[in-house]
Amino acid sequence: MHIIPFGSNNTPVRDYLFVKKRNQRRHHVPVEKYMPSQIIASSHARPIDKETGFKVGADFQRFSQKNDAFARSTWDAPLQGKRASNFFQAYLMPHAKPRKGEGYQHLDYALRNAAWHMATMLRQFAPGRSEGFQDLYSIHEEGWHEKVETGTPEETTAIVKNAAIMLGADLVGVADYDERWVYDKTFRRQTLKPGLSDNEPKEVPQELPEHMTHCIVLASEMPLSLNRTVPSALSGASSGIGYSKDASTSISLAQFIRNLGYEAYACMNDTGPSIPYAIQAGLAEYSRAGLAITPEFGSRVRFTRVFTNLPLTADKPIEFGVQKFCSVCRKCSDACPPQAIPKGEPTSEPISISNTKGVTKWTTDADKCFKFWCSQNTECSVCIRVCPYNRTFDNYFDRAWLWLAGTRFRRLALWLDDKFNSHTKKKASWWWKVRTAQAKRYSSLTIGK
Ligand code: B12
Ligand code: SF4
Ligand code: SF4
Repeated sequence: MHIIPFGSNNTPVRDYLFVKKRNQRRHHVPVEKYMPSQIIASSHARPIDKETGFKVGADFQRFSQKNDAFARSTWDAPLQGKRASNFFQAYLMPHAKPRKGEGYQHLDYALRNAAWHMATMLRQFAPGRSEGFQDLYSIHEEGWHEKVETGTPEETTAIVKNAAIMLGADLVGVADYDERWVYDKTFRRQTLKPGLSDNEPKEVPQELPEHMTHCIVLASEMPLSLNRTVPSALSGASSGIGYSKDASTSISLAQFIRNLGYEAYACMNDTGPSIPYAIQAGLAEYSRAGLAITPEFGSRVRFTRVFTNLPLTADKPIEFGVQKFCSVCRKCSDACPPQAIPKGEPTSEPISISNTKGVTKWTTDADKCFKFWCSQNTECSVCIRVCPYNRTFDNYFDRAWLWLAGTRFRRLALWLDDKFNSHTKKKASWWWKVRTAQAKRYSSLTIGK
């Protein structure tokens, strides 16, 4: 669909606004234009940083997974405890502890846990591993015995993107392999003795072979209607749907590449931070909320990745005004229940051991965020719900808003968002009622997602 109502120039932003073809080649705008500070020369800087605006200083250290909030909840006193173990257990129905409160009742946990079910089952595929969360997926059949000719890297990239969309991805982009965004060491929770606070965290060597050349980043949209009920156990179903879909898509895409005789490793939350790869792959821009915002779904997406040695061409990073918009907007930091999102400028100071050293960025307080989750016995994503980019972009108003937000009239866009787009919480009972109300015929076309 090519509808171009604004101006006459063929600008990149217009591509996101009016062209709905997902795998269409994206245009590139150099990021130096909008990054306020200079890129610091450091031995950890890479040429791609000029395009993404990343500032990676001399004190940068690759992150070790034992220090992320989930891993720490198994070995580090400030995040350990009964509440944390109850929180994880609640994803298995017998331990769900439904309560009377709106959004935390039996039906809500039943749907949330069902949504997570496929990702949870695949996680347990190989004994002693936690695949998709701490370990790479190993659920693969033998591929083809020799490398198959698939054309030039450009042609092969188009083939792979087409396959990714067909296998379930909502967005796909390709980045060159970058060892900075691969965990130095990974973590294996299963080796810890449960209930002991003085356990040494068990770091395990990174499994991903170093000779990978590319990272294919896939994104799955999380349903808007569920996200509107955040915070609630019901809204956790939107993450579960994203995870279960991501697991299936990435494993299938890795198998496709293996069937062409190349190496491919599907991973989800394991292996390394997804966000810098998503940005380098041209899918998104970084935001104050510490999340990657896409022009198609805002931050309401989950990412998964496939590392491969198949010759591909990397996409270019994109710019559609998010960082400048975040500099005038504080909706996420104002709404975050435990005040975990910064209100100030990006900084290279980590808040705790759960943050990477040496990267200048907005950083979320992982301890505050995770403790809030434990206190309400389910995950949260208020920061996604309240974000002005949390739209469907399937109508003229949203697309016009996206265009405006990327211009110097961003304050007007913020005002319009306040005025016309209600990101207020909807009750879980609203969600159940609307969607179970006598639809004559149940289809995603009639009741939407
Ligand atoms: C651990 C984790 C958490 C922890 C906190 C992170 C931590 N520091 O421990 C907790 C449990 C609190 C959490 C919360 C949430 N998470 Co989380 N989380 C992860 C996970 C599994 C690991 C990230 C990690 O290694 N962090 C440790 C270090 C690297 O943290 P950090 O230095 O503070 O860096 C953060 C960001 O600055 C960015 N980042 C990392 N390196 C670099 C480098 C540069 C240059 C830049 C610009 C950014 C950047 O990514 C990190 C995200 O934690 C990722 C999956 C993955 N493998 O990436 C999902 C992930 C980041 N989470 C995600 C989401 C959606 C959420 C929540 C909304 C919860 C929900 N309902 O889904 C909240 C949002 C909180 C927030 N506003 O940041 C999505 C983000 C999608 C997106 N659109 O960007 C991811 C990618 C999972 C996924 N499958 O898609 N999360
Ligand atoms: S997930 Fe909730 S608690 Fe965590 S940063 Fe977002 S709004 Fe705050
Ligand atoms: S709520 Fe505002 S400040 Fe926060 S990520 Fe969204 S646009 Fe940026």
